[in-house]
Amino acid sequence: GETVRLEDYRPTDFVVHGVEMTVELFEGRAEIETTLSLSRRNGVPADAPLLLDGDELELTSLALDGETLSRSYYEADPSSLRVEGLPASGAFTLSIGTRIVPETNTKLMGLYRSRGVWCTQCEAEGFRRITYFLDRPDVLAPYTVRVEADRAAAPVLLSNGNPVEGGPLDGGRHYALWHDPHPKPSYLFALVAGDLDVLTDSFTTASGRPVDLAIYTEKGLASRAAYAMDAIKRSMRWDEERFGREYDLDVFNVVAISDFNMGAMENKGLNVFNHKYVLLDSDTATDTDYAGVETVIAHEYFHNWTGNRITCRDWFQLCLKEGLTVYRDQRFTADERSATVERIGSVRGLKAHQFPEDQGPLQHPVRPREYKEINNFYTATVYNKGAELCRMIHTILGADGFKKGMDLYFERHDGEAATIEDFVRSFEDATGEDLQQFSLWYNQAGTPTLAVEERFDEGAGRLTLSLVQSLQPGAADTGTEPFHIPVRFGLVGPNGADMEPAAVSGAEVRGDVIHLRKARESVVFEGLGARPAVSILRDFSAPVTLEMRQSEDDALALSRLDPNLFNRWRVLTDLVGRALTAGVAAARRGTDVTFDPKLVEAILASVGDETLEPAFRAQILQLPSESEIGRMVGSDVDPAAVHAARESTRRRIGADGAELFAKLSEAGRPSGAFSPDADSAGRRALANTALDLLTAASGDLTAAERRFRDADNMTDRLAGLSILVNQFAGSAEAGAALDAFFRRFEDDDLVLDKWFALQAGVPDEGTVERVAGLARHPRFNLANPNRARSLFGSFASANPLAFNRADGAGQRLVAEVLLDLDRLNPQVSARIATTFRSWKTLEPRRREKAREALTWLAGRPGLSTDLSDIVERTLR
Ligand code: HT7
Ligand code: ZN
Repeated sequence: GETVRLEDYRPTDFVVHGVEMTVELFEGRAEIETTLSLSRRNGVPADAPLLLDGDELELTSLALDGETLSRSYYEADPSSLRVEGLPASGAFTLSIGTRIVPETNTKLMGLYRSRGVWCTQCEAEGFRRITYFLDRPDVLAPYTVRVEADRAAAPVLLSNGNPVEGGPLDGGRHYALWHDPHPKPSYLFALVAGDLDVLTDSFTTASGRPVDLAIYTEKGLASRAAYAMDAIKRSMRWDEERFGREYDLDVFNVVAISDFNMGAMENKGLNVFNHKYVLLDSDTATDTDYAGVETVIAHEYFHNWTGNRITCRDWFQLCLKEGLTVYRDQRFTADERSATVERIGSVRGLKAHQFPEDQGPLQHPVRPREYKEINNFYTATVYNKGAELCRMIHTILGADGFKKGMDLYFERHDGEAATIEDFVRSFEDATGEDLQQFSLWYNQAGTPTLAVEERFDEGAGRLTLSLVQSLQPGAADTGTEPFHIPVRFGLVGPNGADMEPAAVSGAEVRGDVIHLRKARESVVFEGLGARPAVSILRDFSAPVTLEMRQSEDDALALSRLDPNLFNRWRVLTDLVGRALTAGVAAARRGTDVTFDPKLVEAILASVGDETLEPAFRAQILQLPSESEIGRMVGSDVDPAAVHAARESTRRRIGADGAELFAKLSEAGRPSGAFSPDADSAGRRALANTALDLLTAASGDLTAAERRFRDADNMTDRLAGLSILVNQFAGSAEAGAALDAFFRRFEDDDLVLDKWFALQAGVPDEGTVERVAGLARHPRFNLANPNRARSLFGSFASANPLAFNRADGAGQRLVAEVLLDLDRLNPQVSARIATTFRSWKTLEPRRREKAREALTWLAGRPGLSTDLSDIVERTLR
């Protein structure tokens, strides 16, 4: 494949003023007629041809201003259409006929069929699989779309924008006409047709515009969309209240689809979702699923302004819509649920997914400079680190400045395809702040280290903090200049209140934020009556690796007293992390894994503190995953030692906290009918985490079995099952529970995905063979992305012990499956392949096995550009 470079950007030669489409759907084929209103851009030579993108297309007709074009004027192949002799000036129309076969489209990009339903996915470059087009995000036009299909096969016919008219046609067919007045790029085009059920509702915007809301599902499932519908209405209200953004069409439609490459898609007025992020009820979905639906619904809805009304000039600017929209959905979750718990979850996710990406072979800046396959850049770096950059802008400017900047951005760029420079300039112009150094965050890849040292002069009451930032050159090789790092902090006094120094000098400090701009700077705080405990990087105010040799006493004091609850969690997590890495070293030496009793005591004190919310206490109890511990160890990682150290720590905490956990595991659970609200979910999380640790220490499975058997909701049922299956792998009880679960939910694909994923995650070397066996299970289906991810994605990402088994069988199994999957769906195979990204940190034997598996895969003929791009960069 060819490399696309940011520096090569230039506007198109032709401007598209409008798009009119007729899409005729038949069994086995679709016929599409697209009429483009075009004109040559000023200054473009009169003989310049029009070059349109295609992908696996068949051209059936071509006409200029209604007249069939002679063959001598154009050249067409499946991936391009070149037209010569077009008018030198003025407007003209080009009508293009194409034929495609949705039934054989297993890539699930463009127009395909899922369970008989016709649906589209056009981001990033799927529209060119429907018709020839200038398929790039800076080509904006209003669309009018007529959909025709058999009325029985597809009573529901949807596209973007507002419905205009519809009615019967001959031969049992019918049509619907849709018009989207908002100019949009082709990646936001959507069409859905099928025999669907619907849940409807309505919303009135702040200015009084009535909006019809509808969620379409496969037959019989509309009642499971109730929570998603509620989340839509809450998102609409929130965007009005927090960002002043109203909805702008008469209808807002959402469709839930079984076969879908990612989470969801924000097509204008017609969001298409992976059904996993729409369909819920207490019997089949966990609290985590409820939270996921709320987040994804909000995310896609928020794209209506950040992504759709203002879109990206080119795909290098992807974080302009994705980072900002993730930031907005995080703020929404913080407001709807708990700000502290939201922040802990986001930071955990960032460290689990973005940090390893930023520190490994797939490293790239938040705004990449080049790509071979854009599908491979929908990454944690673009999305989650991109969101962190928005959060830092907020931290630097304050809530008021941030709001002024956002308002100016919307005002200036509404209806445009914008760049990161446009975004940053809006904040600069609205506030007068210089964000040029800050902009390095978009262009320099890697996680900087922030080292902080403190010195206290007792006699003078003076505290000196020295801060040093450094950045190692990484795979992307994008420079190591110092960043502008906003470091939020507090000086916590002996009574737990933040102390106010009489004077501050050194690096710039505004309010509770230190603005670190140089490689090394100091801040001096004068007039402190006592030595404070330094609470640094509050709320994780910058995506850095913090190195602070804080005394254990100070850290433990902060875990009890810090007014910033996020940092209470953070100090404990850092201490646990340090203990676990020491434990891994001990396990490798074959010596006992020990754990500081004072640390266990502090953990138990926080977990037992009833003034704190249960979800927060559950977070404190949730140890870092084995992958995360591997990342902390950093090199020469032995996953077996990681597993041993983590298990031994769990048993230790479980034993020391047995009394508390026994109480929390039962009495802490919400009573009465199931409710998915955040507080009830937090109580269940705490109770089930307590049960997990208690069982790890006691080795007695009866309570877990009871939780599984007596559960009246999926959260508790799956918690009980997961304890049985993970801690008692291979036992008769675990086997019986898995069978009972399967029988009960056999007809429910979303629950079966959990059944596959759970077994793929069992930390046991024999899981390799069991996963290979499950791939032959009658309900396994490699062509369904959720199913492929639930078995192989979970195995490779959540089971480092088995995936990296010393004989290489785990990695080899995944490599072989990736090859099969690649022939069906390159986007999904490439995504799962990223689970190899940390192979270079493994101990030598396993590293060699990983290299063999990757090298074998790289050498197979006919790999997609998606997969070969990932495999080659991972090996490099
Ligand atoms: N903007 C969307 C990203 C996307 C996607 C979604 C579904 C299938 C393929 C896709 N390629 C890119 C999702 C989002 O960020 O909201
Ligand atoms: Zn998005």
